[in-house]
Amino acid sequence: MYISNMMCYLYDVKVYSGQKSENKTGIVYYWPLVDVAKVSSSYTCIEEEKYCYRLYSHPESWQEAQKVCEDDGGYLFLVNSDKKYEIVKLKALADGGSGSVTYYYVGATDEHKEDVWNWLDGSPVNRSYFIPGRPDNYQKIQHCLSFMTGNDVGLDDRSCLSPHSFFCEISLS
Ligand SMILES: [Ca+2]
Repeated sequence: MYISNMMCYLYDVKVYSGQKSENKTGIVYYWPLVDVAKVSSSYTCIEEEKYCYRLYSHPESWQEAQKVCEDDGGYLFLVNSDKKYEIVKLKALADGGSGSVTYYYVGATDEHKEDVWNWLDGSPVNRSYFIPGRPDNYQKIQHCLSFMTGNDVGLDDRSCLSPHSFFCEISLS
């Protein structure tokens, strides 16, 4: 199992109330649900959809970025709906500008199985969100997901060690 420093559980482990999880890959990652009153004001919350998000503009490796999100009570952002795709797109374009190539880590990896891309909650990554020609596993070392801006805008697979800005998400109770 790749995600050795994250809290991972086999799918048949009991999921306790107050936590959220899915089991589609056989391995799930789950996290506490947070009261909106306890979420840092640096996050934007969409209460009716039970999550908050923010951009961190200091570059980190994928795993370090995930740790930063965990310290906030969350995890790297899941681009698991068209609405969330638009959110990350608007924020990334406003941050990096449409002309320059900039990457932002989000919460998916194919480290457990090459070219099987699932979000941290086990749900599959919508392949139509990738930029053309990706994921390509360039040099066979690209196992972490980013949102890319530049000539193309969308998801791109990156080396997990490249330092990039990132988006965090917190699940609301
Ligand atoms: Ca890969």
